Amino acid sequence: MNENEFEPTEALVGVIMGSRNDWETMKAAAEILDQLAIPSERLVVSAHRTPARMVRYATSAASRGLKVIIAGAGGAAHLPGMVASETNLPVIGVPVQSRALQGLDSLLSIVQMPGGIPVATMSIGAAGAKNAGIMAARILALSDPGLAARLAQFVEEQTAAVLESAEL
Ligand code: RP5
Repeated sequence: MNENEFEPTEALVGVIMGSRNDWETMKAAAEILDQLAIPSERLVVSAHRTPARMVRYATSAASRGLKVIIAGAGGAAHLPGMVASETNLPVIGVPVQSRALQGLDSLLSIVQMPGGIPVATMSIGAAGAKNAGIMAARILALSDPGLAARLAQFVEEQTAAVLESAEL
């Protein structure tokens, strides 16, 4: 791969994951971003299998135009932390459920960062991925009134849907 591997982008959020097999989980983040009309890109970037690509992605992310990175990984889930060490953008980590330890390994690998390099760690699995999308939206909404309105409407609709089915 060459130095132009990652071009300038219209995407505001980068959704990256350690393996194509993580997409089943990470698509929950991408779906929320789509729903809120937030442009995003989705890529496999592996801390262990493509470490040089990971560094190129992280170090070019801000200058390419990205504002937030959502990084999902399972097992020895070093991707979010390593990306956070190579960029000053906010990084949201999603622990993907692993086969051997059901994602507890992923969670602990992501959440136990040394002081100085933060990763905003979500819960394990699809709920965490969904919340990562919403967290990215909340960050972006701080400087985007249109998005803030869409986000408020999303929450209102979610509340209404629960109230509609509240009586059993
Ligand atoms: C991690 O290892 C990935 O994030 C994935 O969750 C896990 C297993 O990867 P595969 O062997 O399924 O590609 O790097």
